[in-house]
Amino acid sequence: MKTVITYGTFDLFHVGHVKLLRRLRGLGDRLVIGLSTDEFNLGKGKKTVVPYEQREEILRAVRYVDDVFPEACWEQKAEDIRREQASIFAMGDDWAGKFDHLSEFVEVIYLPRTAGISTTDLKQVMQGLRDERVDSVRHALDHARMLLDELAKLG
Ligand code: C2G
Repeated sequence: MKTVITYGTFDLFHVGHVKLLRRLRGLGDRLVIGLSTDEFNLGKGKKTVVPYEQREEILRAVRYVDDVFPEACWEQKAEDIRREQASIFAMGDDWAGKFDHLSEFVEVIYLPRTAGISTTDLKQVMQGLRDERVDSVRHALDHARMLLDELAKLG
């Protein structure tokens, strides 16, 4: 039984995450995920949109994922690897080189990220939609105010 272990926030779950998890599962017989808690994520300078419990439920529904446990600190990986008896630690290559120290316990692999999509991009799209909605409401109010002014002139 070859266990692959990975870590992440997986906020606003998207196709980049799916493609990574599919490739990770293909490296072994079992895939387990250290899912960043909301608090740990704040420590990474990122505020999660989707709370931990929902991100966990989504990941557990993914066919490639066999188990999910909380990632609450940077230092827990060696213990997780031992507990899960993982033989491969793998991440997207935005982390290339950052976890080479774990090669003392496990094979360390970095896989190419999926280009063109990220949680940050999705947050910006949502912000853009909010801005558009605010602008359209503001425009409607300006138009209503103009009509009221015209009506007031008619007496
Ligand atoms: N990813 C990817 N392609 C994307 C976006 C993300 O392959 N377009 C990968 C990342 O490289 C990472 C995983 O998906 O391996 C999860 O991404 P994040 O949720 O952004 O993970 P991160 O916040 O980087 O947390 O201790 C490690 C950290 O917990 C990693």
